[in-house]
Amino acid sequence: CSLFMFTANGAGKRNELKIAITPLPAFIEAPENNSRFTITPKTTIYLCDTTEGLRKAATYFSNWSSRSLGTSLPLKYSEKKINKGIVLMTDNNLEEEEYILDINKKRIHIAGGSPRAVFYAFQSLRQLCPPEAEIAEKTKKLTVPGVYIKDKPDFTYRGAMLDVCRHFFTIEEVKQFIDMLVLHKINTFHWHLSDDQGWRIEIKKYPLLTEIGSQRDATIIGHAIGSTRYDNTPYGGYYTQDQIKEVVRYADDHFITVIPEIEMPGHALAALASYPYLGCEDKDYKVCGTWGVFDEVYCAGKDSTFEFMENVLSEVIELFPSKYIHIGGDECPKKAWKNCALCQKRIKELSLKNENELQSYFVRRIEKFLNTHDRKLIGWDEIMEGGLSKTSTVMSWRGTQGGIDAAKMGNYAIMTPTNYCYFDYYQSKAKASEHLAIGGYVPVSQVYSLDPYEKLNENEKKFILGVQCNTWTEYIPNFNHLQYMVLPRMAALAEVGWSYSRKNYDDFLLRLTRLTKRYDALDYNYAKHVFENR
Ligand code: TNX
Repeated sequence: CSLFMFTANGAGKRNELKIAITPLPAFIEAPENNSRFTITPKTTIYLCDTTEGLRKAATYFSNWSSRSLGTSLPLKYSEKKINKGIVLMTDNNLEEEEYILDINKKRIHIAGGSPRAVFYAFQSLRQLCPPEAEIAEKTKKLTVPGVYIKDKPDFTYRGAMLDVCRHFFTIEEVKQFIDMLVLHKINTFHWHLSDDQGWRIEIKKYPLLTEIGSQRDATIIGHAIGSTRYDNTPYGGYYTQDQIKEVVRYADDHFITVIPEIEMPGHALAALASYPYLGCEDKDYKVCGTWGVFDEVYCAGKDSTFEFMENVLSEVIELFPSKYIHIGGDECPKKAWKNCALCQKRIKELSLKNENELQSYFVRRIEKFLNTHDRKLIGWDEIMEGGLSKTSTVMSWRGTQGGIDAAKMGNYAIMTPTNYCYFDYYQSKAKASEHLAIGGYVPVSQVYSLDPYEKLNENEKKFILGVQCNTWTEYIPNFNHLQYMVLPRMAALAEVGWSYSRKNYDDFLLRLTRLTKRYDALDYNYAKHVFENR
């Protein structure tokens, strides 16, 4: 049969055939003969091997399709080449996240460089199914167009951070957040678990962290447009270790890595309120009920601070299998250290020049600990101040300069600059009709325009692992509002991470129209006017 190829500009045609996948695949070819494959409750998924990973990927799709088919698809192992049903295989010739999705009227063939890649093929297959397929038991069969897709991401790190400290989200909501990442082929969930306004993870050795540190006195209420009011009822919440394990398992079932963040040495008030000895001053600390940057930070002069940190991180490491652990490192005022005899003593003893170098010492000491446990350290770009260790990875948030500098020094970096990646910022200029936000202006088009490689030469580019969006939740009190802030900007970020080399905003907008039908079917709340009538 004769084939024609879709280029990035062929979206109109694709929409006709309902081939509109976001993020945009690397290569799509569809036969002119309009062939189709129909998935019914009887369609078998054939697995070429019995590995756990492949079973996981297949189980995902089997369960997903049961939403519309009413029953999950049967799975069968078969070493023989089969020419019917949905046939899965892993192929060493493909890269780890690379897959082939080949559909004709007889069968669907999926090959992946790993089970993870097979899972991404299923995400593309999912997007070839009609959006209504997301709704429980509405259709009894799923018809998908014949197509050949060969696809892989441009960046290996595609992340989304959620701040559960400023506002708390239940594990059910966290799982729903993970579902949103899955749809967009984002592979890393960065979980911001401690901050001034709340400590959210149970640490068995330090029960007061959650007993005291997870609750604050003042909570913002009435997030109706334009209003911020405080009442004085306690606000808080935390995750037990069992709940954390449940989320990590859920993420793993969806091929998502969870990177936990335990903030240090700044943003420490919830911990200091629980264990005041961790601070420089002997005083009563309070879990914060307002937003900002606070002078009360962990004391860098006491060994007991490090002992605490190492004990906390030991439990964290047990819960999170990710190779990276995020230690925060941002916005640590140095006033307390300047006035602290123990911090000054440490500076003298180690012949450090100033408090920035003391922070660098703090971070390196923690890094050593993580490394002895076979983990790597990530921190916000302030970890560069006072000297960056050779082996740590930088998350560049204050613009891209931190990431650029890191890459030039041969450190890995992840780009997450405020003016492209902050989903707590306004996404529309019509502020009066928006939920009250922290400020800023990051419309979908701005997210899409991020160039993580800007100002870097070929060699330096190798150190940019990828991109991440950050959703800080000072002004995001509930999950519905969170979805509104995140969608559809997450689709734009995902496309920067997956389809960087073939980005085309107009083409993206055409596909977004179809993706938002899926959001509708999934009952996701998203910002509509930000791309309609643009
Ligand atoms: C800066 S980004 C912060 C957060 C705030 C955010 C608000 C970063 C590493 N620190 O503590 O929530 O701004 O946009």
